[in-house]
Amino acid sequence: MPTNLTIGCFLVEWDSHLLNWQDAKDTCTALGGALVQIRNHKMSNCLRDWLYKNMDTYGDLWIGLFDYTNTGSVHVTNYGWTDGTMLTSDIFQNWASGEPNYGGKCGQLWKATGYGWDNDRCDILKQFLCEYDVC
Ligand SMILES: [Ca+2]
Repeated sequence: MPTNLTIGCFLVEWDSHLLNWQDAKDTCTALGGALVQIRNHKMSNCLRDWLYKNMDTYGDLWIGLFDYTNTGSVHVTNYGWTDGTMLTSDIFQNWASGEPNYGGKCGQLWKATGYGWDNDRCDILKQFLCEYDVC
């Protein structure tokens, strides 16, 4: 089973360890990468198709999205990626229906919604996706 794929300039690697969001983020950083940042439709669709094909028996995955206000907010503009890119209206977004809602500050790919984005509690243990810039 392939555990990584390359999309444009980014190698995305699936990590099967179950970690909370912060530990997942730190793991990617220690390896020279970052929790994956989903930048556009192409990257989003490639990841979704790859996950469906290869990750059938696995669940939700942490991504590099979090609530900068630390409030567990419903406002998408309070969310951003770990490199500081905030979700302004011109930035690609793929939230699951009704998300983000109250109760979580960390972003995941929610398998049950076709890997749409969801805010969830940061202390929950999940597998995760790291990315490495290969250009
Ligand atoms: Ca949520």
